[in-house]
Amino acid sequence: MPDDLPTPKRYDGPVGGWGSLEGITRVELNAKASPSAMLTLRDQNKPGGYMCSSCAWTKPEDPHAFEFCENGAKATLWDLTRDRCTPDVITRHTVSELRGMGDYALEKLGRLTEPMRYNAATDRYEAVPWDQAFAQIGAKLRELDPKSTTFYASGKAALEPSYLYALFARAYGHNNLPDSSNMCHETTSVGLKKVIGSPVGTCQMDDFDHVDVIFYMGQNPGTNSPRILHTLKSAVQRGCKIIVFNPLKEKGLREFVDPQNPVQMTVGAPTRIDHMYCQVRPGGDLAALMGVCKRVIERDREAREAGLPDVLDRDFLERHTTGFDAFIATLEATDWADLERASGLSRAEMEVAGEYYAEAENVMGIYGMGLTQHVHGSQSIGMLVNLLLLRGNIGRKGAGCSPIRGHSNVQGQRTVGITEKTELAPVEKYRELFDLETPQEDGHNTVAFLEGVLDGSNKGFIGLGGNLANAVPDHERVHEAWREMELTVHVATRLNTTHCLPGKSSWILPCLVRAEEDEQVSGNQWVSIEDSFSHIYGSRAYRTPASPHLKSETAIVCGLAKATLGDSHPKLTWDEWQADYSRIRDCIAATYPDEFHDMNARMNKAGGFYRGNAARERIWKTDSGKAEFTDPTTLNACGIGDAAGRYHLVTLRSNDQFNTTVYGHEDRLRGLSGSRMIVLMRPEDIREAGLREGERVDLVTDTDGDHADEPERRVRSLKVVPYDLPADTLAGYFPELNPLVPLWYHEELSQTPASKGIPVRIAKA
Ligand SMILES: Nc1nc2c(c(=O)[nH]1)N[C@H]1C(S)=C(S)[C@@H](COP(=O)(O)OP(=O)(O)OC[C@H]3O[C@@H](n4cnc5c(=O)[nH]c(N)nc54)[C@H](O)[C@@H]3O)O[C@H]1N2
Ligand SMILES: Nc1nc2c(c(=O)[nH]1)N[C@H]1C(S)=C(S)[C@@H](COP(=O)(O)OP(=O)(O)OC[C@H]3O[C@@H](n4cnc5c(=O)[nH]c(N)nc54)[C@H](O)[C@@H]3O)O[C@H]1N2
Ligand SMILES: [Mo]
Repeated sequence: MPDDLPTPKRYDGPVGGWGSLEGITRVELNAKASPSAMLTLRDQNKPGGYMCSSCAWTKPEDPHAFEFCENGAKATLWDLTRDRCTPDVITRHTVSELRGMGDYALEKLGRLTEPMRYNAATDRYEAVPWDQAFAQIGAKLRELDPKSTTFYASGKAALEPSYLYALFARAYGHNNLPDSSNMCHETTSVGLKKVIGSPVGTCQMDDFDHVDVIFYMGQNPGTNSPRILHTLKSAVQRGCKIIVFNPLKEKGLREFVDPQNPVQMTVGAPTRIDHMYCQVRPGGDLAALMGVCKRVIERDREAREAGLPDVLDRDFLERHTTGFDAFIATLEATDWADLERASGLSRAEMEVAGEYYAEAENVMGIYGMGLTQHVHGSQSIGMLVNLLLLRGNIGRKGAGCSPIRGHSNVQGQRTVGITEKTELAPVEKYRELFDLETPQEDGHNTVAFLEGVLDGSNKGFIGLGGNLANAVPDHERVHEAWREMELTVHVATRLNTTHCLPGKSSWILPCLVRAEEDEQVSGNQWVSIEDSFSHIYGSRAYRTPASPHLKSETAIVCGLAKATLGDSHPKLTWDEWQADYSRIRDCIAATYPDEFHDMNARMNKAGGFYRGNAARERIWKTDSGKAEFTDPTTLNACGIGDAAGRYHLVTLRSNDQFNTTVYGHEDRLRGLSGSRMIVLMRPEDIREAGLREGERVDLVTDTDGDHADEPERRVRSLKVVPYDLPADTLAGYFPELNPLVPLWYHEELSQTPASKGIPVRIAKA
């Protein structure tokens, strides 16, 4: 991996524009995409075409000529590489050698082409026919106690394989069904549900035609969901004000040139996205939003005293909410000085944002990992909802709360039963449709699974996608224990580090990507996905698969299930389902009739179909039956507070990566390139710490209390790079810095690892 000094060269161009085309071309070359791959992109995100496997942003009813973005194109071109990681290539190396190569080099070997089985005697993966692989894995699973195994899913697999995967797990005998959402938006699934009764966002595309102010918190659209920038640009051009909360001045939230717009591409005048940029410190959103609420309440008091109309929507508060008085009492008892300290913002900044809120007819709250990946992340979400509730900004046009989801079908996987929580599983329907009695007790989420790996109680693992051992906290400790498992099985497209940590018996099962045709007995199959707006779309592709030996994720799940369960459940018709996926959709429709009725007919209309959201109709499925105000227990969402010499570290994605898949070493929009082993630091902090730009330092996790005696967590030799950040804040890349995140340092309600506010200190290298 290149590791030269990153030149923080200024990137003066905006997001989008020619820079994004250059970015695509560079990745096309690096990925060695096949010459026709660029043509395939024309079908991306279009009705009748395939849906991008990158992010979960909605696919419009009336798509652009090229309905893809820089990073969606990169994801597809990466999938469509000409490089092949054949058995020859893999068997040339021992698994220990492969493990030493790291994810970047492993993925660059190309697409996996045949199923492989680990041979411990030679420490190599060796090709194995599919039938044998299924039979051997099935036999191994039958030997194990189902409850000692975990079936993980990364959010890419479509609704059809996901529905069957959950069914397979429960028929086999467990609810251990964590997915990538457990490291991501689980804080939303739990925290947003707690306060408005909906685990998903309430906004729809046409709300953006009416919104006046957007609070845009902890999400980086330029890199992670670039197609949203078209929507934000149109809103801004209509007069909408976007108020950003982010410790980093992210380029995508500042200016954007629409690569679909020939005039803008030629003249190059970018659209300014942010109206106001609040550079909060990590976890500072909680206090910042409290300050905004405080100003709104003051404005309301001033208005009443002056005989002007109320600022608060009292009718809405009365009829639809609970907990308002307790929250207001806390707000009034909290000093501005404390809010300034906890947020990193000035009182004036919070007050100005409060004025914008109070004056706007329609307000939306949008957020991402900057809110969810904190110990008190659900309270930050609660505080954003508090603000929205003050003026009835949920459940009407132009307003609402909109989490931006990660993987393209991560929301949908939860919808169709991939969940460790039995209360969310369609237990009755399984009984009715398949005569299936499912296990009663809740299963493992990601953190519980990892605890099971560490203490040896989790003995089997199937990963439907993902590079889990490298994406999780404390990953050095996890790596050691991972190999002690009896069984590890990976359904994957490319080789990664997790595959190179084989359990005692281990297989890699290579699968199709979304842009490849999926030929089964009844022809080329459709699959479907659900986006961040709860719209469901069909997806079908026509590209010849990377290898004739590949199977679809659906076929692999059916193969594993059949081999494991035998004939024990006559109504689980794996062969029929595999032959014709429309029959799986019939089952989905029968399981969730309110949302998925006539799924086969409805999913292919332009814009897909909407599965609805009660909170959008102001029906609150909460414990109280109302929208609930959150009375915070803390002012900063980080789990460990300030101390002398302590910094809070934010882990980030670069513009050249999809999670642990690193496409290259350019973080163009941040002006960084060359190395990922860096730590960003405020110039004043560099001076105060007695450091120099370019110097190498170690970072050490700085825990206290019960955890002070734990073995040291350290990442060595990171280059110090000056960067515009709040005081006492550091930033660097995920997954390189994951060894610093303790497994126990997670969100309080959802157990989402708190990757955005890690307490660390700097040690000389
Ligand atoms: N190209 C590309 N697209 C992707 C992905 C990818 O890796 N590459 N990953 C996909 C997945 S799985 C996910 S979950 C999403 C993730 O997409 P995002 O939600 O955008 O996640 P991150 O890039 O981790 O961080 C988001 C932002 O949070 C800010 N931040 C950090 N701490 C705080 C804080 O305390 N408060 C506030 N307000 N902001 C903070 C960071 O500066 C950063 O700008 O993207 C998806 N899309
Ligand atoms: N410190 C820190 N840690 C984090 C985060 C952070 O912000 N900071 N973010 C967290 C989040 S939000 C997430 S979602 C996780 C995700 O982290 P990862 O597990 O890295 O995410 P994926 O993109 O699901 O996994 C990548 C692998 O999926 C396989 N793959 C790619 N496409 C397909 C496909 O179509 N089918 C199948 N079966 N396999 C495929 C490839 O083999 C590839 O190596 O990381 C989490 N970890
Ligand atoms: Mo994610």
